[in-house]
Amino acid sequence: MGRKPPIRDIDESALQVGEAQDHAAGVKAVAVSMKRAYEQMGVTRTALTLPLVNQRAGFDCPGCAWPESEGRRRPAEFCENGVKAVAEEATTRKVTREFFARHSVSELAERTDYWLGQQGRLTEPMVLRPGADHYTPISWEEAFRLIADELNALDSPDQAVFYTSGRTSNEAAFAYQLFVRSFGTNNLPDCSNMCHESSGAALTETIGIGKGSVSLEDIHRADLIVVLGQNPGTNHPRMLSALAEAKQRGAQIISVNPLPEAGLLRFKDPQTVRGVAGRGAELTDVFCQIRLGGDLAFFKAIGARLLDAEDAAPGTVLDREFIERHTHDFEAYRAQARALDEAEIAEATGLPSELLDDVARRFARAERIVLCWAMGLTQHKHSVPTIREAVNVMLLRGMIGKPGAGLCPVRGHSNVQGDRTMGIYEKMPDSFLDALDKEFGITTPREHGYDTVESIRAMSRGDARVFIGMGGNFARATPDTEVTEAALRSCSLTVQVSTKLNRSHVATGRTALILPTLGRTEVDEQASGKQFVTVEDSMSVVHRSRGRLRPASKALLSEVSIVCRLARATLGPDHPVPWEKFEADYDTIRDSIARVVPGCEDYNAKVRRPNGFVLPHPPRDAREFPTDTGKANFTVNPLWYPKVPQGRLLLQTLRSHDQYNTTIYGLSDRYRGIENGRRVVMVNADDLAELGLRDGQRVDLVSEWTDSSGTTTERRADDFRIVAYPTARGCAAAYYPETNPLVPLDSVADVSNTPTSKSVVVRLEPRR
Ligand SMILES: Nc1nc2c(c(=O)[nH]1)N[C@H]1C(S)=C(S)[C@@H](COP(=O)(O)OP(=O)(O)OC[C@H]3O[C@@H](n4cnc5c(=O)[nH]c(N)nc54)[C@H](O)[C@@H]3O)O[C@H]1N2
Ligand SMILES: Nc1nc2c(c(=O)[nH]1)N[C@H]1C(S)=C(S)[C@@H](COP(=O)(O)OP(=O)(O)OC[C@H]3O[C@@H](n4cnc5c(=O)[nH]c(N)nc54)[C@H](O)[C@@H]3O)O[C@H]1N2
Ligand SMILES: [Mo]
Repeated sequence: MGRKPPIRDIDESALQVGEAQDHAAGVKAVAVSMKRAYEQMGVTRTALTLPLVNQRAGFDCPGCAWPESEGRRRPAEFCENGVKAVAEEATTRKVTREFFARHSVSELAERTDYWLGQQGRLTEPMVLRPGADHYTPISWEEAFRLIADELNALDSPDQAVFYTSGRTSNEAAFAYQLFVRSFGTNNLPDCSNMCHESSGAALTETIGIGKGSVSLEDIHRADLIVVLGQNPGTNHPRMLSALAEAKQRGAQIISVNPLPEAGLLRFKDPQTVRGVAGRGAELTDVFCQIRLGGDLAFFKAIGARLLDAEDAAPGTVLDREFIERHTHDFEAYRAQARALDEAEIAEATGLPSELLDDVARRFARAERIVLCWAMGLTQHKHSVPTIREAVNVMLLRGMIGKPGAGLCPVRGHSNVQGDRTMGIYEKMPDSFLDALDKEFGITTPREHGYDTVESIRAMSRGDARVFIGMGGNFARATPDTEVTEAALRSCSLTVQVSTKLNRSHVATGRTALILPTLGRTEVDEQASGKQFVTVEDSMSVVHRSRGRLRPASKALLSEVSIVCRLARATLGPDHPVPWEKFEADYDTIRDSIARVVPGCEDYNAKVRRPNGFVLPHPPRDAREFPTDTGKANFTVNPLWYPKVPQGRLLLQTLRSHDQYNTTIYGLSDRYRGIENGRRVVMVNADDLAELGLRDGQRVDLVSEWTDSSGTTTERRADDFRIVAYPTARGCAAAYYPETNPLVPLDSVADVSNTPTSKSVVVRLEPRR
């Protein structure tokens, strides 16, 4: 097997468009994943690695945050895209100092994210000195000294920002936020700001906690599961097994999506005989092909119909007892809920009212409803009110805090939820900060820090001058690529703690550092011996993860080591936090977590249980709602949906089947029939006809954005091939991150400040 990285970059002229599929997984998925594993890791390492994914003795899959089953685990508790995620990290390809001597930064800046990522694992610390065009090696010690000097020379700690992606372990995250707050700032933006922030904001306000209220068992026991704005066949493939199980027990599934996503329609479980040989299971009972941003109207329509049905047959639809005992402001909700203009609902959703009637009847009849959602609900201007309306509908029927029912925001990165629990948040409550101060005898700042969008603005203004990224790819994951890269370039220092090469290593400050780190799959050995770390999944289950592979290079440090050494270099040897002990033995970090983080008492013992432990969740556990009213809050949200001017389309930016966020695994979006290229824009054939465009034509995408002062600006992403695709009318879809230059920095969700990656007004300009 050749394990050489591809020498050639993407050649978009090789793009092929074939038939989209109507089902996900099946044997093809197994074949594809094995091929990728062999290419990246070779046969022996593949045989060693894959059996350890998501097993109790092994490591947490870095793919997604979907939980593992509690009881019997299948021998292969992974999926095609989990294998790709593991192969990408456990690859035997390497980026060495010779690589950086060969390739200048300006040359690397011409490469795609795909080519950069495919070069392999980073192996030693590298520095880009002011004015230089090549990274050169630097010792760890000198690297920490350089960062510490730069940080300590700032006029204020608030001139530095400390980003976190969602793979960072609980131990590293806890130590990192402790370092940042000891240094003196709450500037802790994270990938969650671009991801489920809208869910967290809406849920905290309405039910008192920003996390989902279901367990895996609840999904299995639900009798109605509604999946909105999510493509689990690609992004959470193990969720399909849970849906299939619920289905077998008689559950119905409603999918709400502008795209007919393969996995949601039909699923062939490669781990069952039927999945290999048979036609697989029909998953979706009702498909609502909604317009982008139509979900607020959707929930309003369902809510109004439930109230009508209750009036027609009192005592049969609403959960009166729940509403009276556990909720606040029902009357205010009811008073406005039925003043709906059905024509407007039809315009917003694109759905016929008979279909909404049918869906409402299913909502009215079901005894145990679970709502699942992801980025299709969170990345719009009106995402927070949309999720509040989803909560309203669930409250009407008393669907929180009972078995088989609840709210399920499906998280992205494998430990993004845990990082928040550990304090990676620019607005952590004072109670948490007080506990930190008490534990360590320090004084942490109380003023809120910058989130992701605010960090970019602060760098642009010159108010932030040092950027440190704990994982992730800030330059590519954020909106408005040109603006963001200019912001990073205006810094005096940018530092990336990374496993693989990415765009953020070439969009740099005056000085730049690459600090290579261990991945999940690798052995982490410290002074007290081999360490494990802990993570939290989408359903608040906390458990251990232990890597078994030999690290990609001897020079790698763990994220915990990097944080602890940087803290000592910056804060001096007399700082009250025992950084050296923390690094030597992660149990000591966990002892502090136990005393600081609510719900983590006795942490070291609880994480050593075979299945770990579940964090408390008052609404789920006891129908207690820690909101400002002490009850679950109904809310009143004006009907809003994106209005698109004549001749324009509403563009969503989404993931192909062959990428992990900004990491491009390969060029096969198999379920959508798109192969060997990525610069495509999917448009409904009727819209194409109306716009005078055709399938196969090449166009530039131009986004049009009118800000609050009424000024319109344009942004461009050039040369995309049109693909006629059965998406909802008026909507278009193209891949992220190629389309990030089109998303304006100031176009954000109300309340959560999340970039509106799923609603960008664009026009398609034919290329000459
Ligand atoms: N293999 C793989 N797994 C991943 C990731 C990955 O990149 N690759 N990323 C991880 C991360 S960080 C995350 S956050 C998750 C992302 O998981 P998803 O949210 O599934 O990811 P997207 O590709 O953004 O898909 C958005 C889906 O929502 C639909 N949608 C878009 N707008 C709307 C809308 O207005 N209304 C409705 N009802 N639907 C809409 C789209 O058609 C699409 O099906 O996956 C995680 N898992
Ligand atoms: N237009 C548009 N933009 C989006 C989205 C969208 O749907 N559309 N989605 C948003 C969402 S949901 C998210 S979560 C963000 C993702 O934003 P990020 O989390 O910032 O991006 P990733 O692409 O996941 O980061 C990949 C990099 O992480 C590093 N890495 C991988 N594993 C490890 C590890 O174990 N440790 C360390 N230190 N580094 C590691 C590698 O160097 C790799 O290059 O993007 C957001 N941006
Ligand atoms: Mo995400």
